Amino acid sequence: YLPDTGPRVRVNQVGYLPGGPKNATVVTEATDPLPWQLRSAAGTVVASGTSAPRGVDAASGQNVQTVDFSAVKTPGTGYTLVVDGETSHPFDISGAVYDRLRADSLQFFYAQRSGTPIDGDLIGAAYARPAGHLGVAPNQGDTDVPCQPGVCDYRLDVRGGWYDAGDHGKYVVNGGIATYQLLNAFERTKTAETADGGAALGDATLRVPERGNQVPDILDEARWELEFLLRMQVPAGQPLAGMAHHKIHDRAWTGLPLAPQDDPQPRELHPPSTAATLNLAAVGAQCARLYARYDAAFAQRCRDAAKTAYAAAKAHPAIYASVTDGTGGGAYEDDKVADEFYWAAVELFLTTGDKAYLADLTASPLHTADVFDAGGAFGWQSVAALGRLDLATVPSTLPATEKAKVRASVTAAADRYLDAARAQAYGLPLPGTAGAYVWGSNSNIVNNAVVLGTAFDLTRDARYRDGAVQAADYLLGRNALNMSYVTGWGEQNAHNQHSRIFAHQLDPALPNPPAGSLAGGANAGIQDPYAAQLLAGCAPMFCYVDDINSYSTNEIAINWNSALAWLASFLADQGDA
Ligand code: 9MR
Repeated sequence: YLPDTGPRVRVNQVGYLPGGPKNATVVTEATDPLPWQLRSAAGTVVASGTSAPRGVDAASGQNVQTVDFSAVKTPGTGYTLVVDGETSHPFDISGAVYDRLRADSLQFFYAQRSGTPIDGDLIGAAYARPAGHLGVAPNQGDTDVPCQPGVCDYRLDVRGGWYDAGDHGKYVVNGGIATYQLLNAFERTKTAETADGGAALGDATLRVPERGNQVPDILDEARWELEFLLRMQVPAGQPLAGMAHHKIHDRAWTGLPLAPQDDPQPRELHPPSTAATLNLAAVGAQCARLYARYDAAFAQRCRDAAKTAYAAAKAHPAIYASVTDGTGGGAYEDDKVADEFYWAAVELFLTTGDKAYLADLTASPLHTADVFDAGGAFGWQSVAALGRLDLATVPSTLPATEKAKVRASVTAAADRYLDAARAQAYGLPLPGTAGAYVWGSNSNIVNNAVVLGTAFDLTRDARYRDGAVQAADYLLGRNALNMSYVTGWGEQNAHNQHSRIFAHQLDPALPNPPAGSLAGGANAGIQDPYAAQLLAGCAPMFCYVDDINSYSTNEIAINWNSALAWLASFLADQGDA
């Protein structure tokens, strides 16, 4: 199966920043350099040159050449690139390319909210729906949820939060990284001199019910999840008090489509885990420092919960979520929690300045380890990098020599991601091997771009910013499939992602995912039956299909959109570069 991939000239179908890198990839039989022309919307040739042969690209199996037209800096709309008799999709050169993506990618979270009606006046009538999982029939939760048999004998009100992805589950570890990335995108605007997004991430920048409440909307959105995460903590007086339940979801898997308010399945709390508890500690600590000036009482609740969680995790350091606990919801298994311990200690140190947390983080073997995986990326299961990035950027009493080492580790990782990007004919910061194209590969690419963006914030070295731009180019169309993985962005974009809510492909009365929703991306493991039969034998970058059935290549997820939101916010700030 080889899909029609349109014109053989692959560009960022949305656009390029005037001062940024401008690269394209051409699929061709030719092995000698080819002439290229950049044309204005009116058809005038505004620049020309010759392409660079790259041979056969490992990730796609295609013979390709690359075009670099970075020298063109004149803003305009409707440019096309013509090479080898083929005309690319049109694109802009504009400093505003990423401005709306910053808001769209964050708007996704409102559409994923659980336990509240979704207001069509805010995000479009097609997205309006009643509150889900508030115990109104046929729903059975989430206001009074029992544990799985034998796990506990209390019930918890765990309403709210975001639905994780295309399912109706709510998972503390994935909520943790997603919340971290939203909070970090906000905190960056306060700490990075290279950010000019303070206003762009302020109040009334998102279409959320809380707009106009004098609190930056991104914090309002993150709080929706934080309140849920706090509810997942085991109450005082109970066994394992202070720990966090790993997850809450349906007893059995449900089919598609299924609106949240129509889900009849019993909801169940799964056992507490050390990983979930440390996620609560880490984001609780972030919450405590970032909300203090907006809501002191909430910040204090977060601080208390974070400290309690951290102590509970130390008392129960090896309670692991099992890979076999995957009925009715994802497993989110994790039996290595040294990284969660490190991340939580960092966040608590940054918030409290307490020497005990500093001692814990410096004693961690991960403190001096390379926490940035050159072959993959950080993610929900591998979170030491989250702590490292914050230790490098958030003002603290960390001794200067230590801080220099921490920062050097970030730029060293960024250097490796630049090497990886240079080796790719499609320019993305990911190695070309099948092993790099895993479930949610798009989030790995974006997370590596987050490291690049942070390295730019730390150094102002434009090479790092350019690497981050190239990751966005890949997402928005410069790839083997010639498609944008962000709904509503680019000529040819993913819009049939796996979702029980936005299941337009199955029921035309339902909407597609909202603009700004990121698809999981190419997954060489093709781990769902639909992709497995359709894509068997695929080259890594081709292991993707924009079909609602393919949950292992084409799901929406909060941890992917949080990465996109961070990157879009960073890039929007570079518009004048
Ligand atoms: O993102 C998760 C990925 O890293 C795992 O390989 C995969 C299989 O365990 O699960 C992914 O997470 C899914 C979760 O288990 C259930 N909700 C949807 C998530 C995104 O596909």
